[in-house]
Amino acid sequence: MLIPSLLRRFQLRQNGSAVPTLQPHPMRFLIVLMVLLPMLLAGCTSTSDSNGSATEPTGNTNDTATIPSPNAPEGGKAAAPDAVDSQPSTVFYEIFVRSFADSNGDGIGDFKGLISKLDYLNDGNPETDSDLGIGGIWLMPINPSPSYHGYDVTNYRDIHPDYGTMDDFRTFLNEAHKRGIKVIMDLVVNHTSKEHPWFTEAAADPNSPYRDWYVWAEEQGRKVSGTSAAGSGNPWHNLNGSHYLGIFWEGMPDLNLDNPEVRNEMIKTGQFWLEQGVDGFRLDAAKHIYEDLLTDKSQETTNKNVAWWQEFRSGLNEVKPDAYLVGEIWDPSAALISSYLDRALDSGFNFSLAETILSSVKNEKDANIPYTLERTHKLYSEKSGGSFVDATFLTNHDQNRVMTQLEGDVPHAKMAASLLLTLPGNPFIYYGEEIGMFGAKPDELIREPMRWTPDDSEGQTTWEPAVNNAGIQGLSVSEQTGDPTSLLSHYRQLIRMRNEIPALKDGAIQEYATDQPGITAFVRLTEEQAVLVAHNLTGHELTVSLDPNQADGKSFTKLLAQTSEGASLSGNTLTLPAYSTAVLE
Ligand SMILES: [Ca+2]
Ligand SMILES: [Ca+2]
Ligand SMILES: [Ca+2]
Repeated sequence: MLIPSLLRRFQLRQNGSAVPTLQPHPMRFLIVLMVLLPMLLAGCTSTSDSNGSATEPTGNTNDTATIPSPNAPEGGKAAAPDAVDSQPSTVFYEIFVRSFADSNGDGIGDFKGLISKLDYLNDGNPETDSDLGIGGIWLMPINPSPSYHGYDVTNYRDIHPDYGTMDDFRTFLNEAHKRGIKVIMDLVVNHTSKEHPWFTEAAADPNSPYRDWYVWAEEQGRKVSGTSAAGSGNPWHNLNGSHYLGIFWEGMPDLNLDNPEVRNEMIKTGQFWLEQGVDGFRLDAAKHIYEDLLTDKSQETTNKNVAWWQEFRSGLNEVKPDAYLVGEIWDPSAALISSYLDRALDSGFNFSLAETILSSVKNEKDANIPYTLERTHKLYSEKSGGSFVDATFLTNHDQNRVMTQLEGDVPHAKMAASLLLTLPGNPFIYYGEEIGMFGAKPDELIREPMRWTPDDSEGQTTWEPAVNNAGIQGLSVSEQTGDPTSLLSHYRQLIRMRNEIPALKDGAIQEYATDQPGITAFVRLTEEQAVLVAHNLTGHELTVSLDPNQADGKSFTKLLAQTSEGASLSGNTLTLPAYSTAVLE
């Protein structure tokens, strides 16, 4: 475990602070651990998916808190009102294989290249701290596809030839697992490629057995009208006088999940990948499987979607009951997301929280995130029987990159990472975010080649020019690796801190109000440990009085860790340097 290595590396000073002793790595200077932790890991359940809204922190959550909770999943536990709903979490890393690392010089990222970079993500050795320390990878689509991004699949049971072979993929899985890294992959159930053999057969012959695998307006009694809820306008596409549904794009015909053969095929596909060793799935467009177009939030439609994901989950359970399922339910409504957590998904991505974190660090103002999360997680806990985990992130492959949204402000990017990596849930880092890559839409430009070195060596991909990220001094892994002030070093510190403090990794959240609008503070707690996390979002030193009446009277008397030297605790007075985070126990 990690604690023995900490014991060797840190020596307690008389005043309770600690200094690195053995060959201090530069990054060590910034995390000052002051008290070693009891090795107490809670193996309990979880809190989860939430929506933090900066302006209406109570909005969706309170609206829905009165909804009677459904039956808890078999084996799940109903959350008692005041129980600590802790849960194990893992830091995930989202990878676009095409842009990550190339092994054979064709400029396209591939699995052999990815394997060569695994040690960058986690070398599997807790004694070293030169790696990022993540514990999970989300692979964007890896199946054969005519598009560069792969979200239009032509074969659900194979690997894109650009990325390698099935053997390469299995080798990658083994190498990841050896390092303690779980791997989940994108699974696109809503639609196929227009070039998928199922669709080409269905399109060529109205009597094809595959005809009913898609949605044809005239044949299924649907009106050729309405607007796509996915934002692409007219969802109906003319083909030889018939109209098929494609809510994202005419090149992506929606599958007809009313057809049991389609549902069975998708369950078998999920089982197939689990049998290869995959640990779970990121489920694309999870709320669009069934939809009545622009009004797709009707309870009836949501119920149909949830019933499908419950069927899918139940099918996967036959192969791997602990498969992790995280859904793209791109919606601000906590009530909507919570529906999917009932015996179906483990997580829904928390899009609202991502927005709130970025606006909070940009404005250098507290945005009531802990208040919102505490209440939202209670709702999710009720809906899921306590068996879920939030899925948090700053941006993903569909959004302008963090550094672009923050206009290149490195301290703000560091604070965004600090918030993300101290909150509950599985945090997902989008590749390149940790070195501050830039990118604004169109989509290709938010998915640019990962920058390994300034001179395009060591596996650099070149499938598209790095318009936003080439030729910028300091914008590469190699340049930031040895620099203790770099964004990359900051990510490494934060992830290490999270991995080493049980309450930070696995705890629930409890709000903690202060009288400083520039400070976001909250308690993270398991049954065994409670820590107070305080973030100074501003560019100047702030002092805050800790109120002994907060957090059910818990007292925090020891400075456990900090991201910048200079934090101090004197009695109830906590002083935080500019743009810094402290963890108290
Ligand atoms: Ca290649
Ligand atoms: Ca390591
Ligand atoms: Ca659909």
